[in-house]
Amino acid sequence: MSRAADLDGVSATQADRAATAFRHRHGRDPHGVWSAPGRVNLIGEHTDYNDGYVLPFALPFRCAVAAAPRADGVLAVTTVGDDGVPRAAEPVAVADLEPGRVSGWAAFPSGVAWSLRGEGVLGGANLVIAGDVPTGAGLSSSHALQCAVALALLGMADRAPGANDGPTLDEVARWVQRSENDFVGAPTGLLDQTASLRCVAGHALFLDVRSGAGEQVPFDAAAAGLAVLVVDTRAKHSLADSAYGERRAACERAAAALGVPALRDAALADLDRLPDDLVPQARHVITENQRVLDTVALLRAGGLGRIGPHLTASHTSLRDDYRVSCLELDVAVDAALEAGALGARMTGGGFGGSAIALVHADRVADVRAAVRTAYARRSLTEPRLFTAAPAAGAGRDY
Ligand code: GAF
Repeated sequence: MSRAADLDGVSATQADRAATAFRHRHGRDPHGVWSAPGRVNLIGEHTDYNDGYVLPFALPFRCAVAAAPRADGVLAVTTVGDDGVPRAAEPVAVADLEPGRVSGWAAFPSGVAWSLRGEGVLGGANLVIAGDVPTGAGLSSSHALQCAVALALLGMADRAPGANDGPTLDEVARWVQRSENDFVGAPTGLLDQTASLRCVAGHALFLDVRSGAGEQVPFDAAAAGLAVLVVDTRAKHSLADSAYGERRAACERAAAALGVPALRDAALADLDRLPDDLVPQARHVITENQRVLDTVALLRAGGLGRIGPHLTASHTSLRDDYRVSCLELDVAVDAALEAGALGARMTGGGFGGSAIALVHADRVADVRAAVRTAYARRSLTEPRLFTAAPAAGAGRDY
């Protein structure tokens, strides 16, 4: 077995954990191990399903899937928790998979098998999953899982992306999105799958969601004397799922009212043609797309240290116009800014999850302490904080 040269220590550990657990469970080596990362989105929030722009980078946390084909057409999935204890889902024939047939965590890998069945990937498989992407933190742990499963099933069917007859990564992202939308039942866009599949180490991915065109923009905060601090608020409000669908529907209504395919095609001058209740949502999407373009322009010009105001303006817009922030996110952002962060914002869907702050490297400890203190003062659950630099995207480990 050879190991991909670009894997860092963290990912190799998850790949090794998955492979070891596979041997314990199935008594033989896996056919292969594939893994995919979680992400943070630097800027470009709630723009993906409006055909707009996003700028994520991959986190150094991954979900790994050790896999081998089965001749009987059955999908058997086992996950290894942090405690090392394996949990097996009820095996199910791939041919019998339908939306509603599988619930809980197993719906994520099963939905991918269901989606790929529609692309002619029909075989059964034993899958053993291990990962360290924080769950429930808005950092795309479920998409990391889905993308790793997709690559494993495609790889075993000799249809790895980039190989002869293999799909493009964008096609894989859309197949994973179909699994999420139609099998799991979450109406999400393409940001998270595409980030997990297409990001590369040392870069943020500037993605035009409409065209699929992507640019790998160098993002080396450390070289600029800076760091990206991630604050996992450990909050997830019950509104998260329903509000996401409501916001998405409002955007579609706004685009229809303006007679454009998506809010990507709208401008601020169009707002006065909208009913009052749709104006704030549309304004967020229009201004957020522009903030992504402005941020990318700064990064291309070596201005990483000057993107902070765009990050903070994004948060303000998400809080006041799009209304997807919450107390925990606002406290994290405000405390980080008061302690000297150059910019800070919620990242991901909102209503909990994580915030990011761009911080001078020598102020990271102060900002961490300020966020912790602000949380303690309000008796909020203690947040988890870590710094993150862009890591590798999804791929085959062994
Ligand atoms: C969630 C969704 F999954 C993404 O598609 C995206 O809409 C994001 O929220 C908000 O930008 O992560």
